[in-house]
Amino acid sequence: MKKTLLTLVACCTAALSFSAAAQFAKPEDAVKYRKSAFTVMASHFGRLGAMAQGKVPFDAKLATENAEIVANMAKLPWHAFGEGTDTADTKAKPEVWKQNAKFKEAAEKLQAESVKLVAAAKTGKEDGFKAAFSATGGACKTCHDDFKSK
Ligand code: ASC
Repeated sequence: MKKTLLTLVACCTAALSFSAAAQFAKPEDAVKYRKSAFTVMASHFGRLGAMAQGKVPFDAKLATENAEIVANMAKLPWHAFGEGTDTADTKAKPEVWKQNAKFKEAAEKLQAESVKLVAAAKTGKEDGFKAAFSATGGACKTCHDDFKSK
C-alpha cells in the first residue's frame, strides 16, 4: 500500500514538472523562450544557407548536424504562443491567435520540412539537400509573411 502510494506520488510529481516546463511564469518569459528558439534555429539555418548557396562547400555531416538542430528547434516555439503573450515585446501578429489553426498548420509544415531536410542532408546528395533547404526556407517565409510583422 505504502509502495503504491509512493509510486503514485512519484508519477504525479513527474507529470507536474512536465506541465510546468510547458508553462511560463510571465508572458515575457514565453516571448523570450520562443525568440531564443527562433534565434538558435536561424543561426543553424543560416549555416545551411551558406552551403545551399555554395558559399561554403557542401558537407553532409555538417549539414546533418545543423539540420538536426533546426529540426529540434522547430519543435519548441509553438507552446510559447499562449493566450496573453500577444502584448509583450513581440513581432507576432494578432493573426497568430485569430487564425490559430492556420498558424498551427504553418508550424507543422516547418517541422515536417525540417525533418525532410535532415533526411536529405544525410543522403549526402547536394541537389536533394538544396531542394529540401529551399522547401524549409519556404515554410519559414510563409509563416513570416502571414504571422510576423516586419
Ligand atoms: C533564414 C532566417 C529566416 C528564414 C527566412 C526564409 O535564414 O533567419 O528567418 O531564413 O528568411 O524566408
